Amino acid sequence: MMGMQRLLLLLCSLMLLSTASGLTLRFHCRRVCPRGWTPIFGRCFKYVPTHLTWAQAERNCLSMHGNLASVHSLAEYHRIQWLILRCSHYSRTAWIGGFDAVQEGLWFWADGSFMRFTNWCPGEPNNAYFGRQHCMQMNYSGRRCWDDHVCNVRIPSVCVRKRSRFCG
Ligand SMILES: [Ca+2]
Ligand SMILES: [Ca+2]
Repeated sequence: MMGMQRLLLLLCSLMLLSTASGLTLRFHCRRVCPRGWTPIFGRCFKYVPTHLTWAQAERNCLSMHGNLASVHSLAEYHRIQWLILRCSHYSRTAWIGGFDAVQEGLWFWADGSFMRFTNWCPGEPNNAYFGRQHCMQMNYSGRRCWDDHVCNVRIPSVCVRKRSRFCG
């Protein structure tokens, strides 16, 4: 009888311990940007200095569980510009995720989000170069705004990804 009581006590203690540790784990879980990514308004951004075509740049972002960056506000755009300035010490032009390659004039973001905010330069997008400009570059011209560019030009790029769950 004594043995049974001890066993029950032991089981109770174990259950309490596992509940407590479960609570602790949940308490310490949070969403963070992986090493090398910069948190901006709840998402993670990465400047890629390697010169790539738009499609190569998007594939590179995909290999890091991201996409070429979508931009949803002027404040967010300024933070991305600051990220490029900090990494390259210059306001370099870079690919971001906008493209109208599927149908001329219909712009989509590579990450599938809806394009509401835009920051086109005056006169852009102009689909210039014999109607072959279908990919979005940022930091264009003295105004550092957006331009549609020929997709197979090689320039740096900016990726975006969701924060990942980190427990510990
Ligand atoms: Ca176009
Ligand atoms: Ca253009």
